[in-house]
Amino acid sequence: MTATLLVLNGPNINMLGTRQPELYGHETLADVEALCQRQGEARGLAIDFRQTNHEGELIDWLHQARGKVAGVVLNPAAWTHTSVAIRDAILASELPVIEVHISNVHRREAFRHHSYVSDVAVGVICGLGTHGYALAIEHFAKRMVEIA
Ligand code: CA2
Repeated sequence: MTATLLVLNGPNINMLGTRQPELYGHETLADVEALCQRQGEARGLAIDFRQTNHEGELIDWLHQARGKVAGVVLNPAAWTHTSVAIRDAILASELPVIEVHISNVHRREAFRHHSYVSDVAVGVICGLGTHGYALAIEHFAKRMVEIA
């Protein structure tokens, strides 16, 4: 059976490609989804790609994914820096999570330097643009081969 990875995106990421290209590039959210689907196909993984502007919805998706997907690629966007609830939902899901940020949050405002997610994640990729999503999917594929 084909394993599934959940790719979850937090608030305002639906606006990708409309402004701040110096931070986030020119790609739209649809482009990022296409990139993830291509990477999933190349690695033999099904990709379930989603974005929400509602914190509770992201939490529900993490709960529902428990025991159903092989891993989660998560760009929590601004909730990275604010949400104990998302951190708790990651722990409740008992799923391996890779935190991805398009921009290098450590080169930005001090409030973006802290993440409630990083220390409960398998790893963090930031500052590599949307390629970070492809790298996270690649890592999960490699890890699954290693533990199979
Ligand atoms: O670099 C990232 O991927 C972030 O998660 C993006 C978040 C930001 O709050 C994090 O600190 C870092 C913001 C996403 C908003 O994206 C927009 C893109 C274009 C136009 C407006 C918003």
